[in-house]
Amino acid sequence: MKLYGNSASPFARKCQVVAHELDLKLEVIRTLPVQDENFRRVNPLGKIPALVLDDGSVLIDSPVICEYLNHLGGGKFFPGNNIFKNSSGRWKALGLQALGDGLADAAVAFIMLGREAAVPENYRARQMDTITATLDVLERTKFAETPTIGEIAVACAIGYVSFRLPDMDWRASRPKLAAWYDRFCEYPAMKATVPTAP
Ligand SMILES: N[C@@H](CCC(=O)N[C@@H](CS)C(=O)NCC(=O)O)C(=O)O
Repeated sequence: MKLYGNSASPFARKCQVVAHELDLKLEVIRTLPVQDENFRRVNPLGKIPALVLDDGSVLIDSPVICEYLNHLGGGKFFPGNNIFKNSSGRWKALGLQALGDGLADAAVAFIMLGREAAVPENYRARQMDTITATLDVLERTKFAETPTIGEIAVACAIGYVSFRLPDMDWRASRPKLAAWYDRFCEYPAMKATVPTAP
């Protein structure tokens, strides 16, 4: 299987973490989507990650790709439904994944807008408001002991924030989140996928 991605993308990292944990082999094809119009032949949305299966078919969007890899590798990152409590099981994991992915979306937009010449200042400020509000919610979040796709998404998003916004001292007012994140980064899959310049 081939994964179009790059070494900075928090979304490609989610897929690589799941694959690493499940011992699935992924060939990563380094892609800079904004600079490579040919990539639209793989994903018309022009976004990484995209997974090309051995039969040539393509899966896009990291939640879809991660669920496919989880299924293929017999993983438990997508828990089953829990009819007794919505705050556990599948909906909790998917809800947390949405929060982590939303944090990554805002951080990616904040960085990309910063590279453009004429962006209204309030566009970027709104992304930063999303980043800080989401980190504040995560400080109060109870994470699962056995990681789900939610914990993976959150950790990859925070990894991206730490990498791209090193001067933002998100840890100072969020000691519980910082301690949880540092523990999570000890997983071999996290160590193997530390973000670097793409
Ligand atoms: N919802 C998508 C988001 C993917 C995404 O935004 N990827 C960024 C790179 S980290 C991208 O390809 N941006 C290029 C663009 O938006 O044109 C996912 O979870 O895979």
